Amino acid sequence: MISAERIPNNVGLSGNKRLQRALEHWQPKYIQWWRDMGPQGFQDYHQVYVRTAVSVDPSGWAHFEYVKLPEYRWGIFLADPVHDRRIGFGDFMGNPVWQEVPGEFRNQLRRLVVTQGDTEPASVEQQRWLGQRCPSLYDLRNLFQVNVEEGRHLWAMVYLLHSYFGRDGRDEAEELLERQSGSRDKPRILDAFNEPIENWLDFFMFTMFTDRDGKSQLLSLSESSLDPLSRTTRFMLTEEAHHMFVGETGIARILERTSQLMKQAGFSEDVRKLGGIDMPTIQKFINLWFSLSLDLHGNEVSTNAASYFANGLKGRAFEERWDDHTVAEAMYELEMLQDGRLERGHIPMRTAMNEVLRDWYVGDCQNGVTRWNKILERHGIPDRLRLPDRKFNRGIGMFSAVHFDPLGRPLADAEWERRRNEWLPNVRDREYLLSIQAEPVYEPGRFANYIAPPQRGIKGAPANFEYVRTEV
Ligand code: BYC
Repeated sequence: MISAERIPNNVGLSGNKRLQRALEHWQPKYIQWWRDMGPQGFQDYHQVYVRTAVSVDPSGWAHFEYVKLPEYRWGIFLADPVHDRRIGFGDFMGNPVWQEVPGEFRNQLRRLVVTQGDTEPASVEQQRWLGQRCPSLYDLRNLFQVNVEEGRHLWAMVYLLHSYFGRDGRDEAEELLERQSGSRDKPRILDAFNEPIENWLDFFMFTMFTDRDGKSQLLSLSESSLDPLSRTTRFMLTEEAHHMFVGETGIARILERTSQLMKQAGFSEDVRKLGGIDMPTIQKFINLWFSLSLDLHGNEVSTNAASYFANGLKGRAFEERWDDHTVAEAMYELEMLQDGRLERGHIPMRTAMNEVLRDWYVGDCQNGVTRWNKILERHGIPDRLRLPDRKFNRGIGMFSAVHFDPLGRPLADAEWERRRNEWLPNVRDREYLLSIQAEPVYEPGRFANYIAPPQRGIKGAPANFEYVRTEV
């Protein structure tokens, strides 16, 4: 029997028999999935100092305690309603927002909710072995914080499926636990979520770049005319911020340590000899995860995106900052690949909505990279990190038809094959990273040699706090 008390919520769960019944079937399967596919080796004997959302006000969602991971209280929260909220864009602009799913948009909305929901458990699956290679207890705790919150984001989407999509929604909720990251038969829906995350450089780049796609997509879904979708995603954004913090500061701490080691080595590039992570390797992982995450924004020209916008299902990030919210006539200028040639072109802006969101995303990523470069500058290191051109290494969209180098220059296939190992992580890079991460660091206050300690700990606790403890 499901206990509504064990599930913190502000959706009236204890009085909602229909939702309780649906969750009664789903929750045991979720827990089984968490045990099978969640953090390996950290299910029964470890207690983790994590925050649990217990309400939507700032004090409520920052409630910290030690918990065993399978006993985490995954909750269901909607951000507070906005009084008299109106549709803010598209063909229905100005009408009251919807509290139920209109029949004509049911399939499209379900597809958006399922796609969003599918990424959440996928990321937990991708990261499930990392605990065995962690650089410190502080990092281990951050990994698990991210994992339990991705689990909660799955709950958020399952809540919508159970509450607003009837029988089909319940079936989709089950399938969210059946697809598996990297599986040949039943892979996750979006490509980046089938890629392995086998070391902590992957993890920090993933939380920096792929979680930031989470941010851009959640920002655009939070504009939705379907009010429960808007309110759910608005609350998810508050958690997403911590995930990007983990990624950005994780890389910042690696850069700090790499800079120290470079100085120690007399400014020689070869910090691998000192057990550090060299700059070319860091750049390759930026190239990989940035390009995979660009793909997550979909095709440059997309009738799906146009129709989501027209129907008010998915807006732009910070829709209120734009002047024109119907975008019926506007055109959008972009670089296009036509008959194998690169040229400037114009397309109706509605069909360019994926590209418009990608523009926002690229700018947000660039700000993060600029902050990383300040660390190198402070240490007097001449190297600089950069985002590759958005045509580089694309698997989705028009640029996936041709190869480009990181500066965006077209390359013949043979040239790409010859040089790709210069730009993307190769087997030797991966073997090296696994070799320096082979021994996990579980001692409070100790950090692996390739990463600097954080400037401060979590929730005012020091860096040497016992963030994960073993139950005797
Ligand atoms: N991989 O017209 P298009 C997060 C498919 S991350 C594979 O461009 P659309 C998180 C597409 O499905 C945020 N397939 O599509 C981060 C379509 O298939 P069909 C997740 C792809 O719909 C870290 C076809 O190509 N949220 O939260 O405009 C940790 C035509 O493409 C991909 C969302 O994604 C791809 N990358 O754009 C945890 C929000 N891209 O119809 C969590 C909801 C496209 O031909 N999703 N295709 O079978 C969406 O808004 C849209 O589905 C997309 C795709 C923007 C992803």
